[in-house]
Amino acid sequence: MSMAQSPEPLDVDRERTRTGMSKTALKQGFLDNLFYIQGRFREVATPHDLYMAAAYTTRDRILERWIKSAQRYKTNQSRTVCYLSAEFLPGPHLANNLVNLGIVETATEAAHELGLDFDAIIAEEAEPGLGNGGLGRLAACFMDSLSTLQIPSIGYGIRYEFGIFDQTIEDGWQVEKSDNWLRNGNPWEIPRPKIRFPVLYGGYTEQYRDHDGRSRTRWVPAQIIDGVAYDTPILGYGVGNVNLLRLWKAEASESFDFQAFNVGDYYGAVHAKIEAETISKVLYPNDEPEAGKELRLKQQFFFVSCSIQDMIRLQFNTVGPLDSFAEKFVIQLNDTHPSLAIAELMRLLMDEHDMDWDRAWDITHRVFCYTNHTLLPEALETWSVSLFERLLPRHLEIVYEINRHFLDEVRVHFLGDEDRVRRMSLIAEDGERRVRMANLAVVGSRAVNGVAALHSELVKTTLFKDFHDFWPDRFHNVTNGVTPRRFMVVANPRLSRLISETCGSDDWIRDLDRLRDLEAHAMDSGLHERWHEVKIAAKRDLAAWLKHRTGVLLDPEAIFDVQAKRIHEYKRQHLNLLHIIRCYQRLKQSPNQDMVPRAFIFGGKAAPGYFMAKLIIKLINAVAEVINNDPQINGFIRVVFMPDFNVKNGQHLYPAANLSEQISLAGKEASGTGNMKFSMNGALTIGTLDGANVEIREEVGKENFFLFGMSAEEVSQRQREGYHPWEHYAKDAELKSDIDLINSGLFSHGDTQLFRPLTDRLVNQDPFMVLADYRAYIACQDHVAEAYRDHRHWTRMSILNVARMGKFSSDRAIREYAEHIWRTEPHPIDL
Ligand code: HBZ
Repeated sequence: MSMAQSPEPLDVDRERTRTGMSKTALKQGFLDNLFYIQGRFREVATPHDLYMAAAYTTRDRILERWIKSAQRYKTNQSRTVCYLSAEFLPGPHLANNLVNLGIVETATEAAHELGLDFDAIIAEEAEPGLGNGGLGRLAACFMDSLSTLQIPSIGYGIRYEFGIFDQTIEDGWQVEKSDNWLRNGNPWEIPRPKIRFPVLYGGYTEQYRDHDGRSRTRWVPAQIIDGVAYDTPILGYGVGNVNLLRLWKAEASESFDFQAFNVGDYYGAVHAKIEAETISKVLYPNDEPEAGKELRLKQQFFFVSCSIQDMIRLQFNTVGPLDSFAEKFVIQLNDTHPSLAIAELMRLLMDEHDMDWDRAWDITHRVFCYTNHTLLPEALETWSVSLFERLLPRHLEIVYEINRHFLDEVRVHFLGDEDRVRRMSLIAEDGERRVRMANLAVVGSRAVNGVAALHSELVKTTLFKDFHDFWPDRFHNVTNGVTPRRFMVVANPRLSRLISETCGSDDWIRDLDRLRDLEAHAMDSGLHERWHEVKIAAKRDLAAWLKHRTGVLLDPEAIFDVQAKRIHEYKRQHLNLLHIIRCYQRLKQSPNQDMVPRAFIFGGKAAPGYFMAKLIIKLINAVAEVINNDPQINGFIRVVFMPDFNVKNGQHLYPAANLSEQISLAGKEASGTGNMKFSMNGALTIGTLDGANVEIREEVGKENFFLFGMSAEEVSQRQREGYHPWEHYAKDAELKSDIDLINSGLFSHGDTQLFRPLTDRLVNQDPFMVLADYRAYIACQDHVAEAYRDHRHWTRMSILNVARMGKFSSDRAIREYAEHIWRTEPHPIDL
């Protein structure tokens, strides 16, 4: 609501009392929940009790809207978006729900009057870490925007009992601790024990004749387990719409496994129960496919099968016959992880609901859409035919049949091009036969999209070139976005207030293009001063947080130079490290030089089995130890690794950054979304022309972006010509001396071998061309330092970055999906 149009305070008060949103109602609700749910009174309540009471008080206020939405959606004719994702990373719910309900201030005052520390209560919440990184977080941003844009939708996924591991740093190394996020209860979810579906595995198929004499297939499984729904409400910002995040928990199916009990095998029956529950036990902590892990394939089929059965149930409950399924639903596949849904829908329509192949396929290929998130060949999911067949014998038959129909079409279209047929097949036949999940997803979907303009082009011209030749209209781009509710309003209330005051309204929160209104004030020295104060305050907060957790003290006046994302060689944290070592050597050589102070801040998890990524973390900490303790450096540069980077901790980072490191090798990062989060909070970007960086630079203006490095085209040209990293090492004396310093043992207490695997890989292979971009990166960092000296100019650039971030709201992305891909309409629920 714009501030100018706010109703009279008295009206607001009356309205808030009626809806339970008044301060008095919140206080009463809080005390009631503390008493009746936690069984505590104020004097003996633990911080966790207080958090639970606050969460239930907030949830109570969402429930009415939730019921209303569910009732309205039940009767509506508009299409429902089903977002299938193996991962969701929503972040803590409490603060976000208060923002979306519009009661942050009232709740803060209510807490204050009860003598409570509200920030401490909010900090109590455990993070639901049900994802690895960008892909899972994107799903959460999209859920927020779907609700805010009032589009009926359900997010379907897995209720992992253990999410992504908690990261601690011991002796500089990453140590993984299990993430028992449900230990103290989860006030946001509502179990739905009656919404339960059987999921079948293994066994064999057989032919039989139905009563009409038609030949049919029956799947006789070896194992059946149940999926039970757990629902979390996802409230839109400032609207009545509440959508559903429906996560499935695996349970033993009494009817099946407990047959063993009847013949006296009690131990066997209990064992079967434990095995069933393993399926939703833990998230695979790898941001690449798990090669050959049977449990992972079981997880994928588990949530996909429950979700499709749930949609069919909803179809029968609302519109009726399955013929209109593709009118009622659209299913978005978040990467290939849920692409078994294509075969599962075919199976259910044919084997359970009597449809013939053509009718079933017509529905199936009109209902699915697929988003690709990577071009890296090692990240493309395939499953060996033998494992697939053992676990899902009926689905393998269906995949073969889809393939047969599809390849017939390809052969007719490209006469005699058997090479192309081989490349496009759903089955890879070179070596061990494998099912190509990406090909299945493309063939089974009516729309395929990449996640940034450059990435979508590369999808068409490289990864799926053959498919694009065949079906050019199937391919789209939807550049990613992030929700300004979480990443501005929740994470950075100071900046949000300043923006609203400057623009005269908080309309920008639902319409991020309105940030453009800031441009008119970009030269205003009053705003400059306040902008600077807001940034410094966030830097002080972060410095205190890091001091408390790591012992490293940062100077709030220094450039806060931040790289926070999964640790991966293609993201090139080691390029950042080489620059740090360069700064260090320069300072050692001329201690009196006038260098701009910098705080280098890293955050991110490494996949537990990814040795090189773990070695990079160790090197960051090793370099930090030497630099931070070198009296000659005297705090001029500091290096710190933030442990356990996740949504919650990230919220401390984005507001405090001056410089955002987006330095992946061009052509490798599909989009990136951290780049958007930093920029929205007034950090300037140092980056390559990769992923969404390209579009960020277009929007903010090239004069407000620090660009360096090879373009994607230059990268592939260099690779075609033959890339020899050792030539850079031999020719560039500074580069050589930086790498040699790592090998000298300075950062490893004299051990000259510890970091050898990393430095050898750089000098001899360097698959992500760190050495080729080194010189350009150092030069660009020197520009950054010079630019930072001119505070006025820097602040102006920072304001313009924020002002021009409208495009990167996930609201824009969801509008594009709704209009061009899903063809769905908003369905407002009045407040
Ligand atoms: O998806 C990321 C991309 O790397 C990033 O560029 C993009 O911005 C983001 C959203 O589109 N991809 C991932 O985060 N991928 C995974 O986390 C992943 C997890 C399990 C897998 C494979 C990939 O089996």
